[in-house]
Amino acid sequence: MEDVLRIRDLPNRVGERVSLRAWVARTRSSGKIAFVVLRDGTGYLQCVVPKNEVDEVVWEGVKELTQETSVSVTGEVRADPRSPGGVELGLTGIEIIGGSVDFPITPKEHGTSFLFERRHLWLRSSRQAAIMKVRHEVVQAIRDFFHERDFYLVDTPLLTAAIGEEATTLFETDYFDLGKAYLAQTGQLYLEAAAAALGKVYCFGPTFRAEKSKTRRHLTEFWMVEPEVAWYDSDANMDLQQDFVCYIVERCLERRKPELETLERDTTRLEAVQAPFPRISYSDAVAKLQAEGQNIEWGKDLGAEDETMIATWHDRPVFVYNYPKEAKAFYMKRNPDDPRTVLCNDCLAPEGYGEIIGGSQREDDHDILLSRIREEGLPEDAYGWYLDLRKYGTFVHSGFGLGVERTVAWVCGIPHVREAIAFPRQMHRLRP
Ligand code: NSS
Repeated sequence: MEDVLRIRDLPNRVGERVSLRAWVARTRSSGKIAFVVLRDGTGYLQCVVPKNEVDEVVWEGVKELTQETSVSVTGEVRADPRSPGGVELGLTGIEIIGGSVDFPITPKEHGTSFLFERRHLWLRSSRQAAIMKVRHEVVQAIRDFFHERDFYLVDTPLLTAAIGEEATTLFETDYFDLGKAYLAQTGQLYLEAAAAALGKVYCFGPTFRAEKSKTRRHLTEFWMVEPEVAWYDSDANMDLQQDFVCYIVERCLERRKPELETLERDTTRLEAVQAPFPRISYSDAVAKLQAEGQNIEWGKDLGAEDETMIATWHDRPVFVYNYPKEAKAFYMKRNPDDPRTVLCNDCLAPEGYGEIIGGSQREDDHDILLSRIREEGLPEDAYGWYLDLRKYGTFVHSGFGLGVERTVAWVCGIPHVREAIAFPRQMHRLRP
């Protein structure tokens, strides 16, 4: 069976008579000639309708068209260098498939909440579709990167019994006779088990955090990719992150130029994303921030403002490494050279996009890990299996998590992560 014809295919059909189905983006008419711009998700197509060259029913039909009506059109494909795809359609026939009365999203300005309440329709706009295509590219680049480097994909559970990151942002639900289950905040702990089995692994899926904040960087449901590598230390972990981020950005520059253009992205900023990325220790960063007048004390996690300031020191992503252990999760390896800190890093994107990656070398000493679990007041019985990994052939290992929406927002140059996913979930947003 021949596949459905799409607008993208038309440059190969110049001179042919074709039929295709699409939606009406806009129309304009001078009384003698009408123009109908169609869209189908693969592109935009201008149809030309001269009144005295088409049947009267066709002319009358075209005059009635409204935004987002679905139609089937017939006509001749003609080369037209001024058109977006290099072709236009000399329209000779039209059939209306589904009418569209008063489509709510018009070319005029709309408020943000108006648009998000109509997200299911807003996705059809050229900007939103461009963001979705960049997201698709980022996701495909992620899969390709790990596949090309012989990582195994391991799918980790979304219903879990143990806290993965922090107790304050857990979504919980009743789980039959077994008490509470939590929606996964990370797949990491399971992935560590898989790394001992398979060496180089990654998981990629949605994760959940009951974030009560309404920042530009937080969703309650977001996608995270997490690799975990046996025998990598923290330095090797940063090398991998650097290659990974460069790969994603390069891929988008290579394959998504038209979409980045639609988004009016300054791509010179993305072209600067080249290895090596600068690396600065947490302690040095804090000293430098203090010297620049930031109100930050050693021991506290960096705030969004601190991250933005650090990012302005460089034209490419930057690693901040070895944070105080109080500021980070229980599973990170104690730094042998300074036990107040752990072997970890954040990767901060330029242009104020903040942290896109959090990673660390994992605590591989059974007794130290157990004491950290106790210090944090975590339920020991839920971590028995995790401690087993340190009891049966413990191993140096490291990994990280990259947030897809933050990465997409940065690549696209859009201010807020909520536009970087089709149907965002936030504290005050569950519909559509
Ligand atoms: O909490 S992280 O810093 N780290 C982890 O979850 C580790 N378990 C990853 C690992 O080592 N395997 O989150 C990682 C990234 C972070 O840098 C952000 O890019 C993203 O996940 N992230 C978020 N994106 C959107 N919304 C929210 N709420 C959010 N939280 C983290």
